[in-house]
Amino acid sequence: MQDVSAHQEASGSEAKLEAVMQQIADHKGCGTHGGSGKASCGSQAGQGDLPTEIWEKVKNHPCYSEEAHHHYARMHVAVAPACNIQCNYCNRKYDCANESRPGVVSEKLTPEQAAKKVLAVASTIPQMTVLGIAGPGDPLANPEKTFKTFELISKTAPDIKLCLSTNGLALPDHVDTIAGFNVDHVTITINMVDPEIGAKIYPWVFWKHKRYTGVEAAKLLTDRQLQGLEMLTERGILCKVNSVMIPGINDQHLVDVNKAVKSRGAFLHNIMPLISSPEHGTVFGLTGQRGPTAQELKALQDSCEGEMNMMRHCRQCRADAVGLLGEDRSAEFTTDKIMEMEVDYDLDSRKAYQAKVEEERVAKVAAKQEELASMAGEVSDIKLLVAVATKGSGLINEHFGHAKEFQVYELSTSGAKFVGHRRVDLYCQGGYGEEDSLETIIRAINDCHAVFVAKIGGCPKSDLQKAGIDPVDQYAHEFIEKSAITWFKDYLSKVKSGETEHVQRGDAEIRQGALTAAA
Ligand code: CLF
Ligand code: SF4
Repeated sequence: MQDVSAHQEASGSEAKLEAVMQQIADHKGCGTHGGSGKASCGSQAGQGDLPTEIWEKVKNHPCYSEEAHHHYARMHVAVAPACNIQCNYCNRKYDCANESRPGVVSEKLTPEQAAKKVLAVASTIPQMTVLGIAGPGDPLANPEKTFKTFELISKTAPDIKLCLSTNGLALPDHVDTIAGFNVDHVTITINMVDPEIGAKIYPWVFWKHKRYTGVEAAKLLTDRQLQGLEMLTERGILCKVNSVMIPGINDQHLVDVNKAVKSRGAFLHNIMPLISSPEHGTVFGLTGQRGPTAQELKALQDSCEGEMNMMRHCRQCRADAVGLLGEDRSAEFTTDKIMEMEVDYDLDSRKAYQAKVEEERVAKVAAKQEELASMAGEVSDIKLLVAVATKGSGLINEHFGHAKEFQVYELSTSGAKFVGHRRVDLYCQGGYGEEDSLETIIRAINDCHAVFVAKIGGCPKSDLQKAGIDPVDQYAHEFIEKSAITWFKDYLSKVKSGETEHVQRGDAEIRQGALTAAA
């Protein structure tokens, strides 16, 4: 009964939904410059063609804007332990794998501890703009704890955006409460819209005191997910859809999922790789179900990009993640530490800091545009990938040996486009280079022609060169995109003169292990 009335309500406000969807459809990607399709959202600092109300919501959300993720941080509080479904890529010993890497365990908090933690982090990290609840189970299978946390935080830290990630089963029951707390961003994990495929991913769901299995369970889940998505978008709440790419099960089907969620007003689609190491003890891990390679993942993301904004900078965070997406500062904010911390939540100094960040963003975009203009008239079909070591702010500012991940940009005569990232084992361990790590790093960026770093030692430099990857340290502490375009212009001229022969690179590996604070 409840479902039927919710559907009726949805159709009654069809005009409003259509208006929101039209705005999203009209928006040709936040950062495209006359390019085709839709780029990773928000890849320029300016508002571009985004309607003002959407721009205000995404401009400092590190997940909803690729460009913002270089500058702004998020934090999660692990207040939601229970879950109402079972995914074959999940082991309940760990955090919810819909927004976390399997194998990561977070420290669970009460709503009161969570509120204290948010103030402690906000007073230490002024660029922390978003508080998300993403587990360790499903936030909406724990509605009291989730909403109590939102209530406390909206009173004590009103400038922080509230964000939520759910499997969607309970979503239609909570949409009004979500809207009531001014939650502007909701993520739903949707891995299928075909229950036959869903039955291969979900062994059961638990709804209204009853356990459902097989196709019946998957049908219930997909209906509730899509209903929840429609209800959110008709209320103007920005929705991101996460999908786990499982080769041989839903990889091709995710194109249909992309169309289904776009037609219901989703703003952003985040296709993530399945991580299925046997040691995580998940069904897929134990049955040998593999995850996608880097090229398979990129090809699927590229094929969906013409339809809607694609997120490519997701880090599959832990349920207690803190910091920029590419860093993990959760170890600085354990319960013991935050209880002892002096909290000085100063809204004015947070605003002043963020105003500086905005100046930095504008300078970065101006530098990129200027460099891009100097490439006008250049004609070439060459497209290639480069890896970048960065600590944030859009700069090449990380030492090769200290990089825990590399960001990957695709270079062409259209410019430099962020297309992903690769987690790696740290090369420099206790002051020494680790040969085993170097091999895994080379495998992780094997599809790249060059790696941009702030500094690199002689040994890894020569091994990278032998592997056909050019180590580039001449742009240390300069802007990433501007430097990459400069390097690419030089590369094209060397290819034209015959000094360099352009060759295609091979595939690369996506690391399967979990990233922990110490890794
Ligand atoms: Fe957290 Fe998720 Fe909100 Fe972001 S994460 S609840 S939307 S604030 Fe972001 Fe992390 Fe990827 Fe999630 S990088 S796992 S997409
Ligand atoms: Fe695990 Fe998250 Fe799936 Fe629940 S929704 S089974 S916690 S991955």
